[in-house]
Amino acid sequence: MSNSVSVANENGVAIVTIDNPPVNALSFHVREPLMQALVALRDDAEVAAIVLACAGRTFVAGADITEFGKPVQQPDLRAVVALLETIAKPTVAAIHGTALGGGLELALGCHFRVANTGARLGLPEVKLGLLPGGGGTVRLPRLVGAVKALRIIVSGTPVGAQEAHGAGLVDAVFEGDLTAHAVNFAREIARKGGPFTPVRDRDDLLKETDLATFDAEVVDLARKARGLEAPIACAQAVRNAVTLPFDDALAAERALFVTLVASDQSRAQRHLFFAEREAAKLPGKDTPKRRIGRVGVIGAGTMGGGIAMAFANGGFAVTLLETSQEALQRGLGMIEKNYTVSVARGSLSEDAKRDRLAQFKGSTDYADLADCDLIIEAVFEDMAVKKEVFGKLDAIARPGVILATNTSYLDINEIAASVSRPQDVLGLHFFSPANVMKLLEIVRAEKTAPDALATVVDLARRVGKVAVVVGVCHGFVGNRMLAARGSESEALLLEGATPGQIDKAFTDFGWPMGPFQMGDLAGLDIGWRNRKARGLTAVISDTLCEQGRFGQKSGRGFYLYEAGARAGVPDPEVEALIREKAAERGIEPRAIGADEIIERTLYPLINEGAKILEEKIAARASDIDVVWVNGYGFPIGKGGPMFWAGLEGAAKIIERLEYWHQRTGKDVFKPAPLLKRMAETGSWDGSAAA
Ligand code: T1G
Repeated sequence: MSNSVSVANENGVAIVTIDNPPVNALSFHVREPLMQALVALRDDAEVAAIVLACAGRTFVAGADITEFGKPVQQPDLRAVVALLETIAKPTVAAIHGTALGGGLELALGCHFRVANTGARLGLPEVKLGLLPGGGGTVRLPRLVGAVKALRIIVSGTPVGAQEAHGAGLVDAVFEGDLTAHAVNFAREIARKGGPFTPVRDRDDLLKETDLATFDAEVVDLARKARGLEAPIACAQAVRNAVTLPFDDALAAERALFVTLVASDQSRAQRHLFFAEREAAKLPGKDTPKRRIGRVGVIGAGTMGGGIAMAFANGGFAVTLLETSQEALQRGLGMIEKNYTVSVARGSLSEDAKRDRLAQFKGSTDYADLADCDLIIEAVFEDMAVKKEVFGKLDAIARPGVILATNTSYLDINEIAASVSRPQDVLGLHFFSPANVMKLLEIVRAEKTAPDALATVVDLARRVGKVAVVVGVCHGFVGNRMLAARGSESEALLLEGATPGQIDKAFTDFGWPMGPFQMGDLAGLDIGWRNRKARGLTAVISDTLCEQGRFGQKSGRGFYLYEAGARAGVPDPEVEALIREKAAERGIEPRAIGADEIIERTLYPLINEGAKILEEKIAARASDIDVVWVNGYGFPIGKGGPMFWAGLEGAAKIIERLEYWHQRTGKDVFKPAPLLKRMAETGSWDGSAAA
């Protein structure tokens, strides 16, 4: 046998064990020996049943994603599953950890599946811009019904063992020694005798499918797909399982898979899968980490409360500090209200809510932070206020405690220089709402110690955040590029584009919302305050704020919000204001198309990303993609701004930037040298063409 597949025999029950760390991906060096083992066991009269299990922390987590885009080495997954279904003796998949993608499809080739209580089973291919390409779209509906299969496949969200058992995907759930239970299960099944029907021949559930209900669900999914092709293909493949003979449906699945795997969208989403994992890697193997028990959060406002919840949700004890009892109670009240909403929505149990609230201690006395191992301040965005807070922390925190600031813009090197322990200071820039948004920009200051950095990168993973390590500059990576993206927004308004046209160009591109919808949602006063602090102006936004039009929270911003409405409607007063300000500047309005809107917003975004790479504020172009997809909703089907630059063509971007630079003289359009090198080499790291 090979190192990746071994076979044991327990009194006539064969145990085939896959061992391909870290997640037992179905690489070619697994598939080949697996196929050989199954053929031998199929023909071995001494073997009454076969158990398929995995070593390590999980059952097969899928096909080997690194093999995509390369020539397929036979046997492929479909051939292994087809072989499994030629075996007349009972076959049992023993699932622990996660059976995902090709892993679940392999298990569907078995007659039976058993799982331990903590196991999760899913088909997440849609998150890679794919569909299950190993028969999952044709076999899963035969076990759980077409509508349930549609939801599992299009959401890509795994289901737990108990839910899988209830749905008919799993035949038994065990505590304790899964392999032993699986062997006993297989032996008992063999004793009772067959025949054992392979999944491909089970059509009863399919006959119950109400296609009208199914199709209605697909219409809703298509609306949410926002231009992504994979969810639609998944739905089509599941529908084929209902309407076509098995082999025809399988062939149709393959055709859809081959198209998707070569698509830009899937390449973009696979890029993001690896980019997120790469972003969490620091130079220097296995840097020691500091122990983090209790976390202190200073400021119980929107950000502080959200940050405190993020850590409580991750199982940490939290001390929340405010300047007064009234402010503290308001903050704790908001946290309790948020958990109550989650319970009402069914995403949190009452017990879990109680346990999380028990994690909190409130105080107005800095001395109560003395037992914290990490302290994060989320106070008013003002350097003097931040320095005052850090001065107090310097006085009370134990040596080795990590002192973090949640600032969005301010110079963390200056904050670090104000305390006696700059090596313990760094930035933890959360995105609002901090208990929901995945992105965490971890800001490495000049003197931040490597172990402090390694500690918070590991901590980010433990609280379910996607961490990107960035350097110190105004706005770090995300907000600095956001400023570049937004620098022309008002110019476009004054030249004739309406807020609705600009926002539509963005949503047609795939963004969840456009810049004016986002400004109204976040509150226009935030940008207004930042501009005033830096002596900058934006005539339309400033005027709206002076009129008290802060956006959704005041019922009026760029749009009008009827009482409580989330979606705004165009406001003739705003459009009149824009025309008035344009006229004052002698600007003759003209029709502006979506292409120009994208060129003048997203090309400067990419250009600023190139400058950030040149300045080493971000270590990798893919880190910038991770920031923008997880912090700002950049469409995953385009892979992030820097990946999309490759699809769009750096030469075209440069040509258009130079056009607008020549026409406006604005620096934001002056192509960065690295963007020009990207056009020559095809890659952001300046190496040979990718
Ligand atoms: N292929 C190759 N490498 C993989 C991999 C995979 N499927 N899954 C994980 N890795 C690597 C990952 O890059 C990292 O590498 C290491 O394993 C640990 O991963 C035909 C077409 C299983 C829940 O989409 O969701 O099957 O950074 O850090 O947090 O229909 O990995 O250490 O060098 O994520 O414990 C479908 C993807 C594939 C599941 C574990 N399957 N993986 O999470 O560890 S397509 C998936 C995950 C498919 C078939 C189709 C997670 C995990 P490195 P990790 P984790």
